[in-house]
Amino acid sequence: MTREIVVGAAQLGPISRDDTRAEVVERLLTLLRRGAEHGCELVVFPELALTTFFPRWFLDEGDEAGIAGDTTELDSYYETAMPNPVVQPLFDEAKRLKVGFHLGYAELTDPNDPQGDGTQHRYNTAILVDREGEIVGRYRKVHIPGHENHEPWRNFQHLERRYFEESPEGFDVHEAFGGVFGMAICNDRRWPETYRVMGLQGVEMVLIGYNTPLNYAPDPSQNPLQAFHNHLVMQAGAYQNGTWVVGVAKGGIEEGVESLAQTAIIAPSGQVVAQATTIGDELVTARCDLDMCERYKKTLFDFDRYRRPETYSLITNLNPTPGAT
Ligand code: CDT
Repeated sequence: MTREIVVGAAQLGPISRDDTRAEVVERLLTLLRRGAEHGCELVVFPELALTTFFPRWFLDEGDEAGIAGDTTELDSYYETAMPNPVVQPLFDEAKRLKVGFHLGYAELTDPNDPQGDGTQHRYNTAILVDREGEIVGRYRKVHIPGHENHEPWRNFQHLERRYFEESPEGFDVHEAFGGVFGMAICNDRRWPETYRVMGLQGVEMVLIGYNTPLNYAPDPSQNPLQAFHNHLVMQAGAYQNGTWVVGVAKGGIEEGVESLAQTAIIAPSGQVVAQATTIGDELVTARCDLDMCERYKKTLFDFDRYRRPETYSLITNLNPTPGAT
């Protein structure tokens, strides 16, 4: 008996600054229901799927020391609880349809959270929700790209490093949907360590939402390569770790900024098995056999047999012993 899961990659088109959360949730519900019609058990939404990609604007009156002054608009893009009343219909519908989902959003933590450290944090976060509408995994983005301070020379900002902290939590995996699931967010997908840390925990499907502007101001020569690099890194991550990868875009022209679409479902062979053809709201699906991972994990990428971590000390030891490479 195979362990197959039908997965829907729910690409979003642009979300404007004026769109309300309720309007966005209606779009997500439409895609979730479309997923149910296609037999999906899991529907994957992109990074920051409830709002426009607000790091493109300098929104607060702080200085190089950080966020300060009037943060009313900035704060309005974050969720202070999950679920919350506006997003609750998505959880309810997931439970009714028996379709789980993955959702990215901006998280403003509660300083009074008994499980917290007593201070407030801003994270770029994603959750995994099972077919009963229960949160079974949470991931906070580790690799935060862009810049910390207002850089007026750019056509638009990429202030993720101002508005989000780097998560210290790393890459956990979660037993769900009959398999081992992991999550990463956008820029994380470019780093081999992202996949490998989860690969070492036996991950079978990595869910990745992204917002990737087509215009990279620090080096515009990379602009025509955005689509190539997107699939390059996710296909390599899948193959080298014997895992499925589901990469889901918020694409199209959002508030004047053009972003990559190219949502894709990638097999452990590294092959793209489903790909979006538009730059707007679109669901693409694939029947994914989780047992296919074993073919790679037990052969070419049998980590226990073939990896040589003792020769990788530069990346495996934070404090290498003197003389070691
Ligand atoms: N959202 C996100 O992480 N985007 C980055 C853009 C990098 S350019 C500052 C990405 O890696 O796609």
